[in-house]
Amino acid sequence: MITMDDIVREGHPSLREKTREVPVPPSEEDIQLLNDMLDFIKNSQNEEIAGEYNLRAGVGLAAPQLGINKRMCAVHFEDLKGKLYSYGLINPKIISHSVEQAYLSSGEGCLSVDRDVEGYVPRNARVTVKAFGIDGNEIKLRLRGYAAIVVQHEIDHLDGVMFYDHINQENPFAIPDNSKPIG
Ligand code: K2U
Ligand code: NI
Repeated sequence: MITMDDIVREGHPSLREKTREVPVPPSEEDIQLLNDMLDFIKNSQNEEIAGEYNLRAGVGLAAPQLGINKRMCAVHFEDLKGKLYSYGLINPKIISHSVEQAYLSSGEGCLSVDRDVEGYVPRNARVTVKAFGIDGNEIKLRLRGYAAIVVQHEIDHLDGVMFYDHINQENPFAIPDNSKPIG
């Protein structure tokens, strides 16, 4: 079972590495890892389990956050309309995106960052993502709104990018050009 002790924090080199693609179809080991990552996210959202194991609530997790250099991440959350997104993503790639940008009006956080970093994080408002699922089949996701934000946060981790890299350092709450707030 993955716990917070397994999640590396800022300063760990793994968070700044570009990850290597994973062989497809995935090995038993990689399937197990992705399922463990999904279980962590679900556990972190379960008040009883999160309380018992002191888990910080999360909606996504990327392999580099476990110190593992593999191009894999997992997401489990409902969007603002209650649609469930629950995926293990292998070798995800943004194959197209909108010019329009979007940002969470609440800003972002990160399970690997033990501090509040204020400011708007501009991201693509809409993305099309190609990946392989845990079953090894190809997935194509057309995402917008909160789902687009979460998946881009996780794919950033696979490229060694942290959410605060996108924040305007001069004016963290500057409204990004051609952007809209989410939430
Ligand atoms: O990658 C991670 O560190 C998991 C993040 C993902 C994330 C943060 C902000 C915006 C989009 C995705 C954690 O989920 S941070 C904690 C959290 C929990 C519930 C909702 C939003 C953020
Ligand atoms: Ni993060």
